[in-house]
Amino acid sequence: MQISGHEGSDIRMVQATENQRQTTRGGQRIYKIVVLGDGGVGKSALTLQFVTHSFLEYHDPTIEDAYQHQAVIDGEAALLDILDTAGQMEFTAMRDQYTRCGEGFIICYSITDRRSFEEAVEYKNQIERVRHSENIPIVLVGNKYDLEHQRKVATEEGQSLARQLSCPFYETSAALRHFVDDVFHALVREIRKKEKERLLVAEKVKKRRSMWRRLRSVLRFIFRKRRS
Ligand SMILES: Nc1nc2c(ncn2[C@@H]2O[C@H](COP(=O)(O)OP(=O)(O)O)[C@@H](O)[C@H]2O)c(=O)[nH]1
Ligand SMILES: [Mg+2]
Repeated sequence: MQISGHEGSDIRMVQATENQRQTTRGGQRIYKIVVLGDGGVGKSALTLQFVTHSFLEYHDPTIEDAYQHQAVIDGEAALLDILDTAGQMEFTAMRDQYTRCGEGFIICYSITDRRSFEEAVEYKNQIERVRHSENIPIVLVGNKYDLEHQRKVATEEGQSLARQLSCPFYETSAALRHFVDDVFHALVREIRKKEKERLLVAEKVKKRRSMWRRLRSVLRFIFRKRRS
């Protein structure tokens, strides 16, 4: 299946930075997802498996692309804008931009690459730095779990880091398409959950404000009566 270009196809390549602020298209909720992680961990393989159901042995490591994919998650339609990032962790204006605009992040390491695991926490720090918040939806992924004989990071270490980051965790195989959908679906669930939490807080603040306003007008009324 082709990923880019054709109108009418439900999978289209989209501009990485355009439309970042848009959250609905044609009345459908858009989820802006950014895939982060060191080079070679399988960010592109994971994204392409999710979007095209195919595994590419080679994908140009310098290419940074965005894909659009439609899915039904927990019975609710979702349009996923997925940015498959490339390059090093350097703090560029572009990185700053998509870290600011992404609603949810997949932080990916390879279970065969210890350094990529150690860097995972740096990606989380980068998000917190740019967003000034610890409450951003994240899913932690240890990819290439089919390469068990080359394993350098224990499953328990991944679980423990996920507890520290307060996020869901999956060991995946992009090669075998194991737990690929689960990762993206879990991230959409995280975004929805945090969105609901934010709405509830906003609702509470609104209620408290209106109660306070009513109380003030009652007090004003009483004082006026006493003066007259
Ligand atoms: N065995 C195995 N190889 C993988 C897996 N995911 C990616 N790869 C390979 O790892 C290399 C880097 O993958 P790529 O997706 O380009 O990494 P990226 O730089 O993070 O985008 C490629 O040769 C992929 O074929 C996986 O789950 N299992
Ligand atoms: Mg790539």
